[in-house]
Amino acid sequence: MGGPGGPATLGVVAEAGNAAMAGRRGALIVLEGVDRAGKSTQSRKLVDALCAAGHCAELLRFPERSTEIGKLLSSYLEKKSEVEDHSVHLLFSANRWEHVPLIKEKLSQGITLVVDRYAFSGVAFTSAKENFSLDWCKQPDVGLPKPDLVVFLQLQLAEAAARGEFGRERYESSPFQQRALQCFQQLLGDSSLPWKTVDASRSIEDVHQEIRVLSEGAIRAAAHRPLGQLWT
Ligand code: 2DT
Ligand code: MG
Repeated sequence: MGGPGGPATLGVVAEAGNAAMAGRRGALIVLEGVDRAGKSTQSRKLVDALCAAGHCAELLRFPERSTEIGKLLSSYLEKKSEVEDHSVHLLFSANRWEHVPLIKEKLSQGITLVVDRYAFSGVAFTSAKENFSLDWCKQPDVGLPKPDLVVFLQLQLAEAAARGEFGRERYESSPFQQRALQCFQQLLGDSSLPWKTVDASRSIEDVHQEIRVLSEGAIRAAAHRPLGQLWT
């Protein structure tokens, strides 16, 4: 693809510049799904394919563990620290909010953002805990940039289990994943969101092709439409 500042890079920068000048914003594309459904693999492949097709696309992930808030979250997930359940929920949300200026700037520059987990993971994983309502969990993320496409990588938990052992992080257990999946199903019922459910049990390449086509459509549709606000 050429090194930094090489011909390919310059081409992509020029494409983003063209898009921005033509008033075309980038699309906000989110991938969600249970553990080992293929979110990270598919997010990376999607960014590569979009860039190869002449779009300007970049990858984001949540939690983004590199910031001060992200380091607290990482330590919590690695079970190196304990954080009260409500507090940690708000920290996951704060980790998204601290990236909103960057997200808005990139989109306005015509850059499409592919995001590996977003507020939906936030709601699903906290509301999988006892005594957390879906409604309470959604509140801190109300008003975040609304995705133009949310791909849900659908995979039975038994199939996910067959893809390998769980890691050692917090939440990586079958009963918890089962409850998180039920919460995801409730969120999937919200027709005000651009959900597309994709069968993630197929080959990496088949799943990728479907996501790529959905994303091309989302990029075209988002170009001249203002960015929305989540859950407002
Ligand atoms: P990975 O880094 O492997 O994706 O795991 N989570 C994530 C939450 O509890 N709340 C959130 O808002 C988000 C984005 C899901 C990250 C783990 O953190 C959980 C799995
Ligand atoms: Mg994980």
